Amino acid sequence: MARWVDEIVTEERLLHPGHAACAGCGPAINVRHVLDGLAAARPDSRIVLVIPASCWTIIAGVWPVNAFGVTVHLTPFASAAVEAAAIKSALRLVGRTDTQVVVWGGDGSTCDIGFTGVSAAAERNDDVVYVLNDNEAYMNTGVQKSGGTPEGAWTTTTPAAAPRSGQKKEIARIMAAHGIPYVATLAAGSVPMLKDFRAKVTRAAGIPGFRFLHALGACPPGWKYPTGESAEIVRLAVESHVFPLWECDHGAWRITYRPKRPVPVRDYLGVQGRFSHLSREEIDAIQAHVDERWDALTAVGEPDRELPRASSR
Ligand SMILES: Cc1ncc(C[n+]2csc(CCOP(=O)(O)OP(=O)(O)O)c2C)c(N)n1
Ligand SMILES: [Mg+2]
Repeated sequence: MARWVDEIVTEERLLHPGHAACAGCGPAINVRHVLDGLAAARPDSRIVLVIPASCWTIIAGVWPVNAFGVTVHLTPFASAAVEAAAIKSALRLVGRTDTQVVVWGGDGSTCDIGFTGVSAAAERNDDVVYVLNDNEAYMNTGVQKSGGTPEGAWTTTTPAAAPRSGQKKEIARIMAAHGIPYVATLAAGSVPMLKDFRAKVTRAAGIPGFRFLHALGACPPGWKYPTGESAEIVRLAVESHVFPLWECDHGAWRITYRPKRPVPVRDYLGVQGRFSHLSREEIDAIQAHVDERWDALTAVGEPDRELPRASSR
């Protein structure tokens, strides 16, 4: 373990220090590990990063400034996935087969506004790594509710008096249902979770076709907690079964991190101001929904209860 940690601490960082993200930005941790992981898995490759409108169009910077050590291409929401596929095809036509084209798209972009493009690219099995940068709301424009916002959360469009009703869209399972080669969920909440994260990025780098990675990143201003708590909050999301870690590799489902004793969902909700208005009954209802989703997921992920494999390419 120690050697593995040494390696990732000393590696080149493709998100440079001094970028414009908020203090404590969880997605900043995630994007660094996605890019460094893809580069480490294929050292001779180049990376092109495609970013639809989001916090990251600001954080990446305005030319000639670039917060990343890779080429960045900014796009509208709806065209991110298809522009990534087009970049990959164009590079192939000029003989550059070694480029990894990566989308870094927010939850608003991926679950809602750009979803048609994401679904179509998955259906075509376009050769890109699509990473959902999930901070659970439209953060760049001031915390509006998205399809990725969880049940009960405050946002500026779902105020405390009428918080988010209904549940978070299960986008990673929707993407797995497309029959794409690889889908995985990622969280950098602890060293074992980070190891799982990096193993999945490495796996994604080695597979051709449409790969979908769903990375949960905590957002201090949007989720309302102190900036030093981002990793701990994501850890609690995983340990409470709110955000299960799993993968679907060519149709084979696997839970990749199984909490030994799940923490109550109230422990996860209780450290975030966006849930501070919830009553005990509302928290109990959320716990029941989390349990239902975990049971449904593990029914698919347990080897002895595995459903017939989805057809995949
Ligand atoms: C079609 C369209 N509608 C609205 C906007 C305004 N807009 C820019 S960034 C953004 C928020 C995107 O949210 P998300 O995809 O979750 O990324 P985040 O900002 O949270 O990183 C919005 C609504 C836009 N650029 N284009
Ligand atoms: Mg967002």
